[in-house]
Amino acid sequence: MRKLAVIHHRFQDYLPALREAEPRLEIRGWHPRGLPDDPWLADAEGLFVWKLPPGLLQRMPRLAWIQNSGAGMDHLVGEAIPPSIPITRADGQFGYWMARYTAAHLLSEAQRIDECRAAQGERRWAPKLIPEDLTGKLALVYGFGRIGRQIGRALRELGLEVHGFVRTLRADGEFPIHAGRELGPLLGAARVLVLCAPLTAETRGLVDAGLLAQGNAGLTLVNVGRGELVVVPDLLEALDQGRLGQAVLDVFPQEPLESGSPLWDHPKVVVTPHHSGPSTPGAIIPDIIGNLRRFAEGLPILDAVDRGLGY
Ligand code: OXD
Repeated sequence: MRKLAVIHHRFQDYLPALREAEPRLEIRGWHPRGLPDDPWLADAEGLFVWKLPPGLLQRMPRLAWIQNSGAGMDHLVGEAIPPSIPITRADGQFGYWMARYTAAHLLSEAQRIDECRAAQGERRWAPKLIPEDLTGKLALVYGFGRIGRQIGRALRELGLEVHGFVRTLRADGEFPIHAGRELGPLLGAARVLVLCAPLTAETRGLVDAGLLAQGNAGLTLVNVGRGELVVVPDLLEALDQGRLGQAVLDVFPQEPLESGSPLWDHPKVVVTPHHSGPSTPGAIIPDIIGNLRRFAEGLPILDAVDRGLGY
C-alpha cells in the first residue's frame, strides 16, 4: 500500500474523507506544528499539504507527489522542491463560492443595503434610495481560468458586460478576452475589477498607482486572489483621491490582517477574512480524486503545475 501523509491544520477533517475516497492508500495525518519523529513519514511517497513546514522535505526522502490543498501555489513554488516531484493544486468549488462572494458584494452596493440599514436605524423612510442598474456596466475579471470564468458568468447574469484578462491570449467563444497589459485602458470605464489571478512575478503589485491612475470614482475592486496583487498604500491613495470607489478585499499581504492596518477602518474598504473560497474535504476531494486513484495504482500524476509559470 502506498503511503499518503496529510500535513494540514485541518488534518482531522481530511483523514476520514481521504481514506474513504481511496481505501487502497495508507493515510496518516498530523498538524504542521506537531510533526512526529516517525519512520512512517520517511516511507511516505505522497503528501497532502497547505504550507510546507520547515524541514518536512528532508524527512520525506521517498516523496513522489505533492497535492496542494488549495488553489494558490505561491507558497509552494518558492520552496526547494525537486522538479521531479509533481505538484498538483485543487480549485475545489472556488469558482462557485467566489462568484457568490463577488456578486454578493457588488449587489450589496448596487442595492444600497448599508444605506437602507442606516435609514432603518433612524426609523427614516428613504424612498430616494434607488438601487443602481448594473445592466451593460463593464466588469473586468483579471485571471480568467476556471474560477474567473465562473465569476464572469455570475456577473453576466446580473447584466454586466464581462471581459476576461489572461496571461496567454486565446480564442474564446464566450467572453471578450484580453492580454493583461490591456487592463489599464479599460479601467476608466469599468464598474468592477475582480482579481482572481495567481500570485507570480508578473502579477505581484499589479494594482499599483500607475494602474489606479486610470481608474474612476465608480470603480469597485474585488480581490479574491492574493493580497500581494495590490500595492496597499497606492490603493489607499487612489480611494482617497477618487480614482477608485470601493475596495472589497478578502486577501492581504499579511494574514491575519495586522490590527494596525488602515484598511480596517477605511470607509471605502470592506475587509473579509479570506473566506471567499472555503476549502473543505467535500469541495476539495472530488477535485483530486483522479490523481488519488492514479497514485494508488502507481500511475503518473496528471495536471501538475508549471513551476516556471508559478501555477
Ligand atoms: C487557496 C486559498 O489558494 O485558500 O486555495 O487561498
